[in-house]
Amino acid sequence: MSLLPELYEAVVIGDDDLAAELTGECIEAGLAPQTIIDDALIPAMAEAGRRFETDEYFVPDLIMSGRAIKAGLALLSPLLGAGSSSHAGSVVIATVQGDLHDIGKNLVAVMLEGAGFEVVDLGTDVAPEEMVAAIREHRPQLVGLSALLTTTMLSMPATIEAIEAAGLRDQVKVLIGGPPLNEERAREFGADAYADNANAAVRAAFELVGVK
Ligand code: B12
Repeated sequence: MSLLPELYEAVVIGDDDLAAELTGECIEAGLAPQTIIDDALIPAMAEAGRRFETDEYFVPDLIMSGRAIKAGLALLSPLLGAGSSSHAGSVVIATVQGDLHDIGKNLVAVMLEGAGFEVVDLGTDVAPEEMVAAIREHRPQLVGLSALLTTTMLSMPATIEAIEAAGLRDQVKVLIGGPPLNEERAREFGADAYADNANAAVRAAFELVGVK
């Protein structure tokens, strides 16, 4: 088997040690980090999700696949960042309150860093007031919000309202993402933009901060 299908399989079965080892081998073999992410890690997580939806997998299986994808990403993140000396702007990113999913958000954070943004990652289950405090502390141009659940996506308008109430809304642009979101919901929630994947997130971020 060639390396990418082996890595795909390691993530699907949730073997984090093997995923790290194979990611290392992919890097040594000269595969581009983006290819490793797009052709092995993301499709593997999608397959784990498909198995969850068809009751072949349960929450512990998803947690293991999640750990395996993170083990691979940990090795790839520094390489994605390499070579970007420019400072495109700063971003505070978070998964919103009530939501513990962070794989997609981490991927977006890694790609933004790779594109030259300074990224402050607040993690998961971030309350609106934590985001407000982080904006006061870090003074970013951009806020990124992630939600994976139809219930927790409602923490997005709550967060944007809290930013507004704190008098900070005109100082930041808000970019949102996650499977339950779309352009229409972004408008409805008062965000400035929506992006459906990490590459689109980088393009949207550049546009929002006015970098061509
Ligand atoms: C992995 C996973 C988990 C893991 C999370 C591990 C982790 N550390 O993240 C665990 C096991 C913990 C988990 C728990 C739960 N999960 Co879950 N999970 C998933 C799963 C399989 C994959 C999500 C994922 O990581 N995808 C891969 C990443 C790369 O994709 P992504 O997140 O979409 O991110 C991309 C884009 O959306 C976008 N993006 C994401 N964030 C952002 C942010 C910005 C700013 C931008 C611009 C873009 C952007 O760019 C990313 C990269 O391309 C999905 C199903 C699926 N196929 O999506 C279910 C899913 C999201 N989970 C679901 C459910 C129901 C749950 C639980 C309630 C299960 C339970 N009964 O306990 C809990 C909730 C816990 C909580 N409070 O959050 C449902 C949600 C249903 C819904 N519509 O509300 C899903 C859809 C599965 C299903 N079909 O039932 N889950």
